Formats: sequence, C-alpha cells, structure tokens
Amino acid sequence: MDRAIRTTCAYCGVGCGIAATPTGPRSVTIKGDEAHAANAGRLCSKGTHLGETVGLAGRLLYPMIGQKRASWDKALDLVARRFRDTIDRHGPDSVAFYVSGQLLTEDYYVANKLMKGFIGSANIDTNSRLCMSSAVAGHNRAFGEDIVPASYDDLDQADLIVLVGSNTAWCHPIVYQRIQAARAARGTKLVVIDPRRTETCEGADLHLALKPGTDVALMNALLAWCDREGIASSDHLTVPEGFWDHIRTGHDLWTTARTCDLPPAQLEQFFRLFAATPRTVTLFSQGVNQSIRGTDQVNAILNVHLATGRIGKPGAAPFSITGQPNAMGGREVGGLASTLAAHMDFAPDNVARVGRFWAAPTMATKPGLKAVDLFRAINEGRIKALWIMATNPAVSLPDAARVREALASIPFLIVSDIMAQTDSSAHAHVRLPAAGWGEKDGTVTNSDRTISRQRAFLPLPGEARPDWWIVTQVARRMGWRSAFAYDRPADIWREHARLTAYQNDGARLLNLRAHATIGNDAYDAMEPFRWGGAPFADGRYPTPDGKARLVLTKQMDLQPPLRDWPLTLNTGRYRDQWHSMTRTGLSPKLARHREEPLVEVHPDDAQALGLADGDLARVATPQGDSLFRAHLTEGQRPGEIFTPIHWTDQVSTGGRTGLLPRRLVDPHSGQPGFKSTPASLAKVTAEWKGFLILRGTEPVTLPCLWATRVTVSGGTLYEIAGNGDPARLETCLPKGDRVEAIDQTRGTRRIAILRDGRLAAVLFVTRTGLLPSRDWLIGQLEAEQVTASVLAARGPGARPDKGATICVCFDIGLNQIVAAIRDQSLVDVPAIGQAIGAGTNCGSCRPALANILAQTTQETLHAAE
Ligand SMILES: Nc1nc2c(c(=O)[nH]1)N[C@H]1C(S)=C(S)[C@@H](COP(=O)(O)OP(=O)(O)OC[C@H]3O[C@@H](n4cnc5c(=O)[nH]c(N)nc54)[C@H](O)[C@@H]3O)O[C@H]1N2
Ligand SMILES: Nc1nc2c(c(=O)[nH]1)N[C@H]1C(S)=C(S)[C@@H](COP(=O)(O)OP(=O)(O)OC[C@H]3O[C@@H](n4cnc5c(=O)[nH]c(N)nc54)[C@H](O)[C@@H]3O)O[C@H]1N2
Ligand code: SF4
Ligand SMILES: [Mo]
Repeated sequence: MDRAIRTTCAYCGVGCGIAATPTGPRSVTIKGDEAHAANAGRLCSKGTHLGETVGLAGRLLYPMIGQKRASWDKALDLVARRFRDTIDRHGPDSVAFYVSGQLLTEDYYVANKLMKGFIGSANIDTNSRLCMSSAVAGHNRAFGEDIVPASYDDLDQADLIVLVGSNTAWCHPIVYQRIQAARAARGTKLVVIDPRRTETCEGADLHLALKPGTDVALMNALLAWCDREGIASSDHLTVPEGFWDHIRTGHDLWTTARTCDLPPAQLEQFFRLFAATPRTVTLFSQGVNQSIRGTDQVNAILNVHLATGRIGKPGAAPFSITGQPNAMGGREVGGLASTLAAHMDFAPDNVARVGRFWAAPTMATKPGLKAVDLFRAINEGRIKALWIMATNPAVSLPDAARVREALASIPFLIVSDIMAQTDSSAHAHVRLPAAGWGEKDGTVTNSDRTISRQRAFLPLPGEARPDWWIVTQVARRMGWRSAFAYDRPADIWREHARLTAYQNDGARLLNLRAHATIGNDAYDAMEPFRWGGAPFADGRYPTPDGKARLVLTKQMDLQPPLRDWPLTLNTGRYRDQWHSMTRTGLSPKLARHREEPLVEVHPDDAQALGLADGDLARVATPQGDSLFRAHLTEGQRPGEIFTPIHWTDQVSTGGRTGLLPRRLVDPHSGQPGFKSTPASLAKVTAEWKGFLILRGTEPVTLPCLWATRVTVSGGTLYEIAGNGDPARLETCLPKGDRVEAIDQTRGTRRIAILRDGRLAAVLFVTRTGLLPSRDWLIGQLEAEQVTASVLAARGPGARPDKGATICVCFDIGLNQIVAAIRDQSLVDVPAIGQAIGAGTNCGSCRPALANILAQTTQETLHAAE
C-alpha cells in the first residue's frame, strides 16, 4: 500500500475511502481504504471497478468554441465577455449557473461566491435540487438549520432500521452491508417501506409495499399509534396549533391501511415493532424526497422521531441519506439558489455579514431560481446565459424535451464536463474540459457529515483543468482579480472554513473554525473528520427559542388513475450504473448487470396489454414517450411501472426516462415529483431482433428502432431490433473480409468481418429464431486468429449461456448460480460464495443471490411436489 494515494470514491454519498495505486499513465489499482470510517476497507461494485473508468475514451481534452478547438485564453475571455455583456444589458438575474453535487466543496464555494457576491444574483442552483432539497427544507423547518442528525455509527447501534423510499442495497451498498452486519451482530430488525419489492427487501423483517405518495398518512398514523401507547410527547418542542388533534383524527389503523393500500395486520406489526424499539434509525432518500409533497413527507418522519425522543441519542435518529459524493458539501457552502452561504439564508443580517466577509460589491439579496423554474425561465427567454458544471440536465431534469428546447434556444451556453459529448453539451457554444475523479483535488462531505479529501493520482489529461480553476479564471477576467486570487484548493478551503466561523456565536452549528488557518501540508494530509459531533444530544436546536418544531403535515389527496394515463410511472436507479453513465458506462464489467433499459411491469398489467417478457414497449406520458424492453415482475404493484434514469442519446435510441416526468415540484423545496407520473404502456412490434459486436469503442449510429450500446472487453455490444429490411444495418459494418451465413426459414443472418485474421465485427439478426449467447463472441474480440467458424457462435468446449451477469467481480451469471444451487444443494448465500465465488468480493450482489436462492429453492420444491 506504500504508493497508494488515499482518496474518496467518485460516486455515492456513502463516501467510501479508497486507496488508489497508479500502475501506468492511465491505469490504477483500486482498494478500499481500511482506515476510512465510512467503509473500513469495503467497496461496492461501482467503487471496485473505478479503475475501468479512468481511460481517456470520450474525454473532452481541450476547450471548444462551437466545434473548434480553442485556447484556454480565448475560451475564458469569451465566457467572461459574454457574461459581462449580458449582465450589462439585461441585469444580473439574466445569467445563471447550474451546478452539481459532484463538484468538490472548493469548486462549489467559488462558483457560489462569484454568483451571489459578485455577479449579484442568486441564480445558482444545483442538481441537488432534484436530489435532497426536500430534506434540506424539512430539516430547516424542524431544526432551524439543515443538519443531518445521524451518523453511520447509529446504524451499528440501532435495534430497528426503517428504510423509507430507499433502495439501499443498490444505491448505498456499503451502508446496506453495514445494516446487514448490525443485523447479524445484534439482531437489528429491518423494515423497508417502498412500493416496489427491491433487492433491499430481500431478507428484511417486513416490507410495506405501500401505495406511492402515501408516506405522510403512514407516518402520521405511526405517530398516532405512539401517542396512544404513551410514548409520544410535546416536551421541549414547538407544536403548531391543532397538531395533536390532527394526528388523533383519521389516523387509525383501518383508515390508514386503506389509504396506503396495505394489510392492516402488516401496518400493526410495524407500529408495534416501532413503538417497542427506542433505538430506531429511519433512513430515507428519493422515495420520500422526490415527491410534490416531499418536504411534508420528510417532516412527517422528523415529527415521529422528535415526538418520541428518538434523536440525539446513540442508535436513534432520522437519517436523510444523500446521493452524490458531495451533495452535503454543496449544502455547506450554500450552493442552492434558496440558501446564501455557510448555512445562512437571505435574512438581511446574513446578506450584510457575508457581504462584509467577501468584500462583495453586489450581494444577491433574495433567493434565485430553483432548477425547474430556472429552465422554465430559459424557455421564456428570461435567462440569456447559462453555465452548466458537472451535471447533465438534458437527461436528468423532468420534462427533458422542454429542457432540451431551453438548451437549444439560450443565446449563450457553457458546459464544463469531463466528456466531449453529452446530451446537454450538444448545444453548447463553449465546452470546457474539466479535470475528473483521480485528477482533481479537494474535499467532499458524505451523508454523515464526514469530510474527506479527494486526491489526484493521475496527471491532468490534455488541457483539462479543475473546476475551481476554471471558475476563478472567469471571475478574474470579469474584473474580480483579488477576490478570486486562489492558487490552490487549500486557499479556498481555508476561506470557506473562515466563513463558517465568521461572526458565528453558536447560532450556526456548521463551524469549521479549526480549519480556518490550516497549512497547505496539513490540508494535503487531512484525515477524514466529521463536523458537528453528535447534534442535538443536549436537546438544543438552532432555532430562536432552542426548541425543535413539529410540523403539521396532511396526506395529500391522490388522483384516481386517468383514462388515458392509467399507470403510475416510478423512476430510479440500477445497481451498477451511475446517472447518465458517462463514467460507469466505460466499465465492461459494470455494463453486464443490466445491458438494456427495462420497463418493469406487473404480469397482470402485461397480460392485459398482450406484453411478454422481452418485448419492446413504449412508455408514454403527457410530456413525452420512449421505448424500453419489458420485464415482467411481481415486484411491481399492479398499475405501477418502473424505469431507470441512466440511458441517454449517447448510448441508446430508447430508455429516455427524463422525457417522461412532469415539471411539478414540491412547493417548499422545488424538488420535482420524479417518482409518480401518470403514464401509459403499449407493446411495440419489432419484426426482427439481433445484436452487433464491434471492436473498439468508437460509437456508431444504427438505423433501427431499438439500439442500445454497452462497453464490453475489447469492444462494444449493441442490442438491436427493428422493422423492415435489416440489410441497411450492414452499412455500419467496418471494412474487412466478410463471412456470412443465412438461414432463410428463420430469417436469420449472421455476418462476421475479419481483419488480419482478427474479429472486427459480428452482426446477428433473426426474425423468428433464437440468438446465441453474446459472451463467447465477445471473448473472440481478444483472439489472435478467428475463422469463418466464428459464425457458429460457440467454440469447442464453449460453456453454455451463463445468463445475465449477477456477480460482476467474478463475472458469474444467473444460469451458473441457479445450476450451482441445484446441483450442489446450496442453502445460503455464503455457501454459494464457497461453491462458485459469487458475492465474495464487493458483496453488492449478495441481495440478488439471496433472491435467486429463494426462487430456485421454491421452484425445486414445486418440481418435487
Ligand atoms: N447504483 C447507483 N447508486 C446511486 C446512484 C446511481 O445513479 N446509481 N445515484 C446516487 C444518488 S444521486 C441518489 S439521490 C441516490 C438515490 O438512492 P435511492 O433513493 O435509494 O434510489 P431510487 O432508485 O431513486 O429510489 C428509491 C426508491 O424509492 C421508491 N419509491 C418510489 N415512490 C415511493 C413512495 O411514494 N414512497 C416510498 N416510501 N418509496 C417510494 C422507489 O420504488 C425506489 O425503490 O442513489 C445514489 N447512489
Ligand atoms: N426521472 C428521474 N430523474 C432524476 C432522478 C430520478 O430518480 N428520476 N434523480 C435525480 C437525482 S437524485 C440526481 S442527483 C440527478 C443526477 O443527474 P445528473 O447530475 O444530470 O447526472 P450525471 O450523469 O451524474 O451528470 C454529471 C455530469 O458531470 C460530468 N462530470 C463528472 N465529473 C466531473 C467533474 O469533475 N467536473 C465536471 N465539470 N464535470 C464532471 C459527467 O460526465 C456528467 O456529464 O438526476 C435526477 N433526475
Ligand atoms: S458505496 Fe459504492 S459507490 Fe458508494 S461510495 Fe462506497 S464504493 Fe463508492
Ligand atoms: Mo441524487
């Protein structure tokens, strides 16, 4: 581990420590950092395979003005000049930044300072608006400050963990492993509240598959139950008028069971368990936040914890878990349009204080536009220059077609990204090459307020530069040289720390005073630390009277299904992909878990639509439509469908989830209701289906109905389907020696292109026949010599189709796992690991293994009956 550089994972808010050992100019060995409290050496599948994502494929390496390479000087001058002109002509509110929880704290700090102190507008919002702004608003309402009152240690000490709207097994896998460890060590009970049966539910003590959008009713009824049991009280709390009357009316078991569409006995079981278990952590994420009543849903959870005194004590806390690696750092610097800086809002005192500290010429005095409103303002022509940093709104904002129109119409668009082509940068006037993970230096704050260093271990490629540098250069060119005279991230960190401490008499818990004078070497050597200690342990809250507040929350009325849009669309994540796939998409291993975007649908709904597993299906909403591959599963409630958020124009003709949700937002937080959109589903016929494997990673556009691309070892795999003559696909094949086999009866065509004896491409298309396993053919990309026999699609001794990849670390497929369970009579997950290795490295697939084990055992029993 000598040469290893300690850094923090690029992905989720768990914030795992990583020991990265460079092994070449663009290669690195990744291990978990055993000394980091967040993960103690463990990493999930995404973290484990970070090494596969540090190549230069697809990177933006030079500043670009339009389609032309430009010098940094020229690009920065242009950006500064256009911002200056736009502000002079239309005022400061005519420009905006749209930033990201994937920026480092230092990047975030300078972007926020430039907009709110110098440009003089608060039009800087972030993708965190889409992510946890309801939690921020909920915390502010209840605690008086945006404080996450939990730490991961609480999970180790809890007797009951309630996961609400969180697919922890896939989205925060190391936290999930920690929960499993607590269950094994001390018998901690686990309850999952999620309309879908996700892998997180595997082995849970209870899964409440509630009707979407009914969390307020559930939490209020839980509080009513605790009240009747005599374990709820208003002591030391500010209670709004009528609060208890409201809780005590209409929140009985039966009414609630009807509202939430749950068996009353199940609800009762949960309420009893909760009431009997003081050490409870309620961990929540997007199923709660991403709702048009997200803030109320957050406060309904906080109410229960406050009134039952389950906060500020070991093993007892509400825990809003964050998504992105630095969502929390963004909140700390104040990078949301609705906050000012360092946990201060726009109260006149705060504006004056921050203005003094920054020596700011033109302070913003009121909140700016929140993400959805910001893009609406662009549509309406009110924002004339936008700078996007480290986010891909053309994919991730709701009603993405309108967002794309906004990006196409805005007079001046700048995109700072690590990738050359994204759906958002397609219309950029200027593209700026940012330094990526492993190249940039700074700090991030994870879900439990632990601040860790991200450190560079690779040289900057091409002319890429860190985001803080880019912003600072533009600020200097706009005339604010001395206010942005930073030479290194440590300079910015010290200033941020000083601001958190500036005239902070204890009213703000965020106070990094100890770091205000930290030296450069100490910054470089900084160990992970958690700020804020154990908040609220003394029962005091950062409100004027020191008391926390209960908030009266009412269950909203849910609309009955609409005639044309009878289904409810829920959206979210896959285990091995990160957002718009710009990085995880580079990893051949991660690609194999889910190669195509699926629409998950209950078999009853599928039957009514004549839809079979594997068919193509169109999901439509009033906002737009897109194709998906249908997957039938009992894990969906009837009437509800689920699609993933990851697929983009860069990799697929379908799977465009962003086009589907509405622009409706929560009134307090501005967070969109991504989890519930009225939708319809219809089967789409494809006369033929097939796949194309190409050597290399250069993307091609395939003229067909369905084409989705994933990176595989040595090349690219396209899954394809379409109507009409598939022969037109052949124009996309590379030049070389062509071998071909045709089976007229099944309408099957197999073509291989060989170059210097090596495989350059294979195209398999069939109308009625079966397609062979792709694995063996992909393996042939690596062979020194192949012959026409490659068209048989299996070599001597080739293994049978291993099925969808479950364990990405050891490349083990579903069929192999089922066979091992059957043949060797395996009875638990560790036994599967011993027999074939699956699940013994990162452990991300263990919930899936448990699921396969349960199903296989059941099928075997049925077969024996
Ligand atoms: N693999 C992977 N991990 C990630 C990410 C990724 O892209 N890929 N992204 C990261 C980011 S930024 C985030 S924000 C987190 C998100 O992490 P999660 O919040 O865990 O992920 P989601 O899949 O968005 O949604 C969680 C669950 O909410 C459920 N849900 C939907 N509607 C309701 C409802 O009305 N009530 C309740 N109780 N539940 C509901 C959904 O069925 C879904 O299973 O993941 C982070 N980790
Ligand atoms: N329907 C639906 N939509 C959703 C969600 C949902 O559950 N359902 N979830 C929402 C949530 S919680 C989130 S967090 C968002 C995420 O959505 P986005 O933020 O749009 O997704 P990413 O793909 O992470 O975009 C990050 C971009 O930054 C680039 N990048 C990576 N590193 C750097 C860097 O160091 N500097 C710069 N300048 N660029 C970099 C990447 O290449 C990529 O283009 O999606 C939201 N949208
Ligand atoms: S849980 Fe996985 S993705 Fe999240 S920080 Fe840890 S290794 Fe990275
Ligand atoms: Mo997120």
